[in-house]
Amino acid sequence: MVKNCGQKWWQEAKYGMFIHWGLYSQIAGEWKGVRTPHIGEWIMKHQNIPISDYEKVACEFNPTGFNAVDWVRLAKDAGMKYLVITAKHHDGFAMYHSKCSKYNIVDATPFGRDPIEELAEACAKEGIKMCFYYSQAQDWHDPDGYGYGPVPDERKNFKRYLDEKCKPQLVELLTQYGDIGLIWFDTPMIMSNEHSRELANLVKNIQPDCLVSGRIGNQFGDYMSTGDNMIPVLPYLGDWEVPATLNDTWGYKYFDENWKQSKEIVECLLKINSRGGNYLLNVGPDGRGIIPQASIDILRCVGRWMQSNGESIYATKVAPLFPYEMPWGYFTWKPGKLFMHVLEWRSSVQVHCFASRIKKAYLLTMGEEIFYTQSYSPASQQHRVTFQLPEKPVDPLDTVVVMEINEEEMLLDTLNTL
Ligand code: FHN
Repeated sequence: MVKNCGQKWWQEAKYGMFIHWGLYSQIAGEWKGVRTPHIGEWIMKHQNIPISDYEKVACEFNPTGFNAVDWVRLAKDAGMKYLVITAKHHDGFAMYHSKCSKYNIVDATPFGRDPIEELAEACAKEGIKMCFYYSQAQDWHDPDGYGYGPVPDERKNFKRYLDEKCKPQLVELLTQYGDIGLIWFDTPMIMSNEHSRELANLVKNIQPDCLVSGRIGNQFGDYMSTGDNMIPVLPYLGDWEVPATLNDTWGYKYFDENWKQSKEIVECLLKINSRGGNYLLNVGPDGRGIIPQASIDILRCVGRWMQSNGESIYATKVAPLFPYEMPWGYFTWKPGKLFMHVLEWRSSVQVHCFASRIKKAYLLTMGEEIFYTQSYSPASQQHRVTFQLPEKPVDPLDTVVVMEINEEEMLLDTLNTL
């Protein structure tokens, strides 16, 4: 179903920061000497940690290295426009001061501070949209939450959990921290149509402009969330978002060093943006409240590129689908401007089937004009443009050539015999 979320800020943002942070970050992927091969935030489930043992982790959780301003500035320097933090993940532990469950970071840990309050304040100052992740169905701590181990799911009173924990916590999140950009619901599991509708209405009744993610279930989301790390192959109409990891976990694992390189991140961003989506990229701070240095380095490197090339990313729309694959890169698109992203450098680039008349072509960062020829072969009924590029790329990550074109909509030939 094609969704239009109706919120310009989200449609123009294109790039956001996901933060998975909780008691699992303190466990850091290893329990009683056994490393989990799975995603870190699932360690309680995958290693069958008894609730009473997991609760004790809270007594050690004292992330004094946490600095809200640093996190928000990192997101901003990275070029990200919104921040989605786990207010409550499947483990049921609230990372904010909840009045309806003592199982929260202020009441249950020596830390005693409310990081969500500090982040909300920093986001408001830095102009970043504050958003919350909330696991609405899975709650491994509430006896009626989906996935609570000691009781089989079919014997639970799921409605009681929804009414007594999930909904009151959502009300808290929507009333304690100012304007919220969106609630990122996840894993709807046994949510009925009615359950999803009720949660969506609850959000909209308190903050009408607050979006709800596609994973609220039953098509009640304002936009479509793809599978984790899954990029649609083709352009996709409507509003959608790809949640993605920087390594192989969401929650911190001290031994996961399988980091994507900055160039790979730029390439993912281009694939997603050119096909019409937003990229929600995750960091997993550790139990001290520190974002891993490798994540910081990658984000800052991409951020430097974003600072000079942001025009080719923000507020772009789904780009027309070229009939040929381009081994050198991607196109992003705004009406009247086509951005050619050359990731694999070469002295000239040929674009087949491009039928719109180009008024001007230039390097985005320097304004230097690029020489090009446009031709049309009546016999094969095909257009072709050839660009002569400078000897070296402006940026080894990706050099952007802007084409100003006449038409609002782009004209492309269909494939034909050359
Ligand atoms: O189970 C969660 C997982 O822990 C993580 O939060 C991801 C992020 O998209 N969502 C679920 C799996 O899809």
